[in-house]
Amino acid sequence: MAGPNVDYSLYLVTDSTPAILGNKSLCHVVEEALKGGVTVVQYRDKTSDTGELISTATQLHEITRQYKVPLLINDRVDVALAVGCEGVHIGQDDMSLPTARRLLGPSAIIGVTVSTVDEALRACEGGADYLGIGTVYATPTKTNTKDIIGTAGVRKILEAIEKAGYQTSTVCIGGINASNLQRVMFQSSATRKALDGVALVSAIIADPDPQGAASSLLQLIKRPPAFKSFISESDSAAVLNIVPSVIQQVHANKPISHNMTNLVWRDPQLPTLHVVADAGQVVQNFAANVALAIGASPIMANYGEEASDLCNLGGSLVINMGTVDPKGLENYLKALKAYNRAGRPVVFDPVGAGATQVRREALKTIMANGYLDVIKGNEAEIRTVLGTNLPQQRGVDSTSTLDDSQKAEMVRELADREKNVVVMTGKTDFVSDGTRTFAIDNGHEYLGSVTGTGCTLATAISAAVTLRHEDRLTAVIAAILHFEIAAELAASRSDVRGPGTFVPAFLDELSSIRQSTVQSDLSWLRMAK
Ligand code: 3NM
Ligand code: MG
Repeated sequence: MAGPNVDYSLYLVTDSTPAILGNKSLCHVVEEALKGGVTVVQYRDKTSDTGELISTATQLHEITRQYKVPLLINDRVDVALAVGCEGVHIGQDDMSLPTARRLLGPSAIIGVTVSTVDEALRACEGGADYLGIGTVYATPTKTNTKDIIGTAGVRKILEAIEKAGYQTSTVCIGGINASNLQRVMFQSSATRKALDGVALVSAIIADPDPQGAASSLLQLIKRPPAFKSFISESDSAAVLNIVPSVIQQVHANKPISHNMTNLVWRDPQLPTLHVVADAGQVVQNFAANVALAIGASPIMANYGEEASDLCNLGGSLVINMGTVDPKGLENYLKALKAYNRAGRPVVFDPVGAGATQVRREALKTIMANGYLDVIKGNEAEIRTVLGTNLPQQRGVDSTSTLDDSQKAEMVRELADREKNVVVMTGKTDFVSDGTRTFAIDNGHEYLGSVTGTGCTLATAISAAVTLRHEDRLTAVIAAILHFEIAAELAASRSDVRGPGTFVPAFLDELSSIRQSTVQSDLSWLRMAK
């Protein structure tokens, strides 16, 4: 049970406060959780007197021993010694690691809470058996935590441990539950060092059925997430070669694209006539026509309850963050969950993300509640998305315009952090999967002067990703090229005199574009530096 043989996959931290435990008995809840498959128990009680701590810990130890699961005591080395349990968990302000080790001996399990690279390396160096890395997400269970570090912060720590060559086990903690667990484990992973498990409190203790909760959490840990198998490593030349056939594939297969979007949204940071996403009323018709022209089968459905049925049709989901009232947000989250669970692709358009406090909050909520295969936005939007989950905003002010290499780096950094594909649209578009970053110079200014092109591009992307989920980067690039080369061809036609005549010509070109046209235009695509 001790040392390197501990299984850290599902690490339960107890809480005896009524808000979380309710009026249940702690021993009963812990035993239920053990039946469900919890692999480590930490008794954490910040209020009881020493006598009571020892008495409860003794009872808990009798139970955990039956399940051959280690019992650790939070903070109190004396209680662990009195009870004779397997070890302790210490925070940065508790007894020091060397002192705890000296008192408990070499075979005790000692874990340390860390939230920075420095703390982590020090604990590894000092011989901690495992690290509790956090706080991942803000949680009502513990509000006096030091830092919310997100999955990006966890990953930074794992990368540092990997680089230093330590074998120390790791779990993360803070706001972990069934709906984010797989994604947190996946997005936190360094190249060769992944988390060994997750530590959590309320997801088990506050659940009316702790056994059921533990057993479904354990299943989620053991099973690789549906999106994981879709990360591939094809090289950039291959990307270019495949593009034309992706466009053909979309035409031939009519992939379903489930679109959630409705309201007109004008980004106040852009010129007033530049509508960045719009599928309301008149425009819905245009958006659906564009989708049909490229070969996709659009479904416009904003009610989240429908998503669990719609995702079974084998298509993908597009969330255009048009509506951010609580009802709209709830619909997005339901759909996101359904598509994530089914392993179907999700394309996210963070419409006007930085423009209002409500939109910034909505963005955070969406990002914290699901995996987004593709994030597509303009410069301001992508910048806002990159700013969320980071301890601090980046050092760029919102009025500065970035040069191409900064934009390329920004999409690369975001895609690397989210382990997905990120698109920044603009005169030059930038696309990255975190490893390979492309710049695309195609397109025409008319695309910016008619409504609905932004959300329709997201639809086009989703159609291609549906058919090439295993190679999302190629799919995204193909969709953008299809869209933008068609716009160029339309704009250059002699019968097109402005945005009005552009629209029908664009529809024609989208539907008639074929492999040969795209191939001859591929010189536009280049690797970004
Ligand atoms: N330690 P829940 S967060 C006990 O960040 C604890 O070190 C944390 O509770 C840290 O799983 C936390 O209910 C509470 O979010 C985690
Ligand atoms: Mg402590």
